[in-house]
Amino acid sequence: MSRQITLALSKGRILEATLPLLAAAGIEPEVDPGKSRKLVFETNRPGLRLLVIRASDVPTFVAYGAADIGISGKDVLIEHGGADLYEPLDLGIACCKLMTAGLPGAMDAAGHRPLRVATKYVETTRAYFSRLGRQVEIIKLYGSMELAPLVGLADVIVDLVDTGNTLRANGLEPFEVIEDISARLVVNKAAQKMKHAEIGELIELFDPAAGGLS
Ligand code: PRT
Ligand code: MG
Repeated sequence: MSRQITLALSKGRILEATLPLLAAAGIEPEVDPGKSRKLVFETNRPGLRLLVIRASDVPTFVAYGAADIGISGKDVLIEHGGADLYEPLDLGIACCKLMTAGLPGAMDAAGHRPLRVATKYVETTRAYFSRLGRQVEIIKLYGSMELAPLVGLADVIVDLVDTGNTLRANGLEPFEVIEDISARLVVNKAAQKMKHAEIGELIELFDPAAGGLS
């Protein structure tokens, strides 16, 4: 008899990219999670249920074992730390780049004072500039990072860039790539041992290289 598996999904843009993967794997939620206000969904696959939660909460649910596996953006995983999770699979969806950006020349505009950087990725940003040996003052924001350089809140931002349209629309330029980002499958370490067979089957279903998806 197979054990209950809980899969945590990131709501929002990763969910939109995940639902086709679920469908291709033959997994059908009881109702469309993109349209429902429910948080827990049974599926047609016996023993498999879905949680639909905030993207930034997925690593926490999986690390504590409240979910056995999850789908999370690499940006969120890096910021979380990730050492308490297995990351067996790059799903190749919701791709973008984590970058520094700002008004032209902004990287040099600070002169001798520390560069002011606005971001929601505080830990990732601290580690990045520390690797560069550059002094920074980090300003934590929860959204609309692109606004910060325009109103003098920060010299530069660290944010996700896909097409670059948002930067361009605000007169900003992309500078350096910090990380290539995509959504990843993550697994709770205890569940990987205790529910090895069930989790292995799911990983294979989601793995294009294993022939689960075309
Ligand atoms: O609600 P919560 O704060 O937890 O998360 P959220 O509102 O950031 O969630 P959501 O639904 O936006 O999904 C975010 C996740 O999607 C990220 O963690 C990434 O893993 C992934 N992703 C992929 C992106 C993008 N691409 C992306 N382009 N998330 C955000 N963007 C934004 C970016 O921040 C910028 O504002 O899109 C804008 C840039 O896009 P372009 O095409 O104009 O360059
Ligand atoms: Mg949001």
